[in-house]
Amino acid sequence: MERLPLSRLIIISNRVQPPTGEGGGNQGGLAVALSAALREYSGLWFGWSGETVDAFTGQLNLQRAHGVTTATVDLEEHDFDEYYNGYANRTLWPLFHYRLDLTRFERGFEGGYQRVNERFADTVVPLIEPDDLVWVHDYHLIPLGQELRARGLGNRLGFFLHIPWPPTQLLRSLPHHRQLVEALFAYDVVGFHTEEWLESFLHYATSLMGATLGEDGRVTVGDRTIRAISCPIGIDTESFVAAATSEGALRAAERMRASRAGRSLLVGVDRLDYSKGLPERFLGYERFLQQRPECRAKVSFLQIAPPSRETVDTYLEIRAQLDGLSGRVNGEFAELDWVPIRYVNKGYGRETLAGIYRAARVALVTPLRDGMNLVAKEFVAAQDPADPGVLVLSRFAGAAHQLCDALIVNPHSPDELAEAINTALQMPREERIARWRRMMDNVVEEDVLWWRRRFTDALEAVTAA
Ligand code: ADQ
Repeated sequence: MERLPLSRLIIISNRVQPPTGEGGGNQGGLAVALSAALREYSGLWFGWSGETVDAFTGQLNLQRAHGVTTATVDLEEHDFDEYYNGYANRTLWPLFHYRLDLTRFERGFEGGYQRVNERFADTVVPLIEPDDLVWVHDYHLIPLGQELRARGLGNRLGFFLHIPWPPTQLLRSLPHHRQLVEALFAYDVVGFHTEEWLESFLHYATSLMGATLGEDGRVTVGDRTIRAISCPIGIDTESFVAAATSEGALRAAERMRASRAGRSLLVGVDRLDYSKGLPERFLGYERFLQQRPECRAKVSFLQIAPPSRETVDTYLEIRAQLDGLSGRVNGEFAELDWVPIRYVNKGYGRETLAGIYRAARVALVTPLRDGMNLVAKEFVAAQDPADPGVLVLSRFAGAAHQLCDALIVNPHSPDELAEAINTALQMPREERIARWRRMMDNVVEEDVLWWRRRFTDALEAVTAA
């Protein structure tokens, strides 16, 4: 029997993006997953409105849309520069994705990060009732739990990290790294996508903080004990399967069929981000075309990559790099009636995306590092069970721990990518079905509701302990 949750759930994340339906464009993975979780569990989603004002007021904007109540607050321009563009996206994001070369360490960023976390705490505290479960999301808000505790909040507090947790030696290059990790000990439950990220966190806690480990993921430092768990996020599988056979999806699939003129479609769908391994993917595809001249006019590669974080310089650089690379590959191999790479900088609605996935013979999901990667799971969910496509998946995506029946590749190696593309294109239908079936079982079993329950069950168990 369905168990009704007794407590309310307060979700706090940097951005609040309730579902917008078809045509909603490029919602991130986090937004898609949390909207689905909140539809089942009553409560509230709090975060930044995405707007800036001259002076911070803490004025709340409350709304109810598509079954989800949201409360948002505006920030100041320098908050945006230092907290969001600064510490979150120029310091923590690259560092946690193992890109020390792109990581910027600036004191102003750190100050802005702390200030915004305090502002979030001041604004959200009055909305929280004593029995509420509070679930904070992602690297933008690591210190928030500590700030909520400082304001007297005794609630059960959880934190989930959507990106990888870096190895200890990398994290040590962050000024005040210990302060950041200590802040996690204000929560009761801390979740990571995979055992790998969890182990890196435990390594830091035990080797640099003298933490002791107990049963069920208990980690004690001084007088604080938290539970650190692995909790891989899933997708809203049921609705994605439905989206894949919707009118909108069929229309999109039909358009793809017409445009590829009998060729096998390879597809990539990613936010335009250097962690997603797009230049490496283009090079792998180029290698495939070089090595297999007989395949040249038999494939068509569609890369969809809507721009993100366009006010951060490294994102403009990746965009320019990809424009150059796709131009080079197309210049080298294109024929009168064939363009090897179609590279589209646009977001699409879920049904259209699902239709594109379903029309594809191969998906290239090859990030250099990714907390999970929901596109891999969406691709699996969208397939026709009788004639499924093949997933080529980076071993450095969290999803590779669950989708072991994908063709697992090292995204840094153009030869390995070229080989995997060829294997995927040649794969007999029975093998495609067998691999897809096993992956689909996981995508169905460990969906977004499973993920939410696994986390909130751990959080609810805190008082019972
Ligand atoms: P992201 O880095 O945003 O998420 P991902 O997990 O792949 O990455 O999610 C992307 C989402 O955006 C997917 O739902 C996808 O359908 C959608 N999307 C991508 N391109 C799109 C397009 N052109 N049009 C429309 N929609 C598009 C972060 C972490 C991940 C982690 C998630 C969830 O970086 O590792 O899986 O959070 O925890």
